[in-house]
Amino acid sequence: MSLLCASIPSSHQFVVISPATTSHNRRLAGSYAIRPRLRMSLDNNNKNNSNSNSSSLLSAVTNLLWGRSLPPGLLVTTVRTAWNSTWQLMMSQLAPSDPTGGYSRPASKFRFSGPPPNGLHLYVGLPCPWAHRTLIVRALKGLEDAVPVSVASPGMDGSWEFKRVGGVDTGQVIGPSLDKANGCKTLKEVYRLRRGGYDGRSTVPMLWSKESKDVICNESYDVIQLFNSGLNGLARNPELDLSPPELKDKIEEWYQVIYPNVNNGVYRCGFAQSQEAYDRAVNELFFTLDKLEDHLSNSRYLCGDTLTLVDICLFTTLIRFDIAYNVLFKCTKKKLYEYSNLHAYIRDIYQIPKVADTCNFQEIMDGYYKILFPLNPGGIRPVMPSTSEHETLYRPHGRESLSSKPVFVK
Ligand SMILES: N[C@@H](CCC(=O)N[C@@H](CS)C(=O)NCC(=O)O)C(=O)O
Repeated sequence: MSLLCASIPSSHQFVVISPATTSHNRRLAGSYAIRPRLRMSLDNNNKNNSNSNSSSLLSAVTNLLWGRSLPPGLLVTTVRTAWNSTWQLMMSQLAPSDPTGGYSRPASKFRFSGPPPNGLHLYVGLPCPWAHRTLIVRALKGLEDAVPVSVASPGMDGSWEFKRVGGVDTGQVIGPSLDKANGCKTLKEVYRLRRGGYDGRSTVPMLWSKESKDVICNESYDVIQLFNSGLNGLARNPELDLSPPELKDKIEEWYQVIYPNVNNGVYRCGFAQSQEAYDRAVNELFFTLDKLEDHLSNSRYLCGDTLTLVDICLFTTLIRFDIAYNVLFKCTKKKLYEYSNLHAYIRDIYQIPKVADTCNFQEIMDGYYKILFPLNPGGIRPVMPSTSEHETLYRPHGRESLSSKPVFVK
């Protein structure tokens, strides 16, 4: 059994087979015997003890095999070999890739079409940029009462769970909540409740119909389009159109640029499984950011002086850039803060009423650094960059002069 094994059932006892000798220099030469005194219970449910358990286990094994310390060369070579194969295995299962090691995102299973059903309920997770899009459009359109939300938190295995009471939705930064529609403990359970069941990827955002007890959609781009124009009878801001007919082609054109290179581009950097795939992704990402920086020097939003859905899609990736992607996904060529127009652009959108309340930076940082185990095995969360703090994002952006159309939000 590998010491790197991530989840060992709590009922299992770990039996250490140790060399009969503990002498420093008689490393692997000794015969092995089971030492009952060294039975250790690895209770992964006991979070307080799991770190100390595994490090004391490691120390005990090291001590028995090599004396007080493992020779550094051997330590590095052994762990590197074990870790590389474990990492490849984890990544191949968690982040599907093409033959060159490039991340290939699975297509969303439930796409929306047809008239919207009644009794809609939205499931989101706050670290997720795709879910964040839906929260912003819902807030701007004033759909909070018409489409209630349940906010899942990432569990230690990376799947979504409902474990916290709370989840304030208006007037304060939104937080994790319990499942308010179905009372489930996990999002997987909710997906399974649908007519016909479901055992595939349980992703957020997910739009559920309480009336038909079914998953209506789990593709963010469809959900934001529905929220923008499909529920105007229920919206407090029906007149706000984030996809006006005259801009639809431009919105689509920009989306074809930002989706592969920026929205999914940061994931293509972070989940690349070869140097070649990473190089390609990171070059395309920064080439596109340079292009956006230039474009936004004389255009308030992507499609001119009107905020549109494609700005929301760009915003939810850029707001996570310096706090997560720059560090964890190795998007290191520049920080977003170094792009003066892009940084002013995100400040501009952040300052639109109700947008800041959808940005929970603590949840975002925990979600990325603590949960994406294969990218950050130690789970240490870096400090929040001051350039991404609320106070900085509230500094004047100076972009009013580029447009005459304020965004009205009731
Ligand atoms: N194309 C989807 C992507 C959604 C997605 O990948 N969500 C991630 C969180 S950022 C998720 O829920 N992953 C859980 C899983 O894959 O099991 C969309 O835009 O809605």
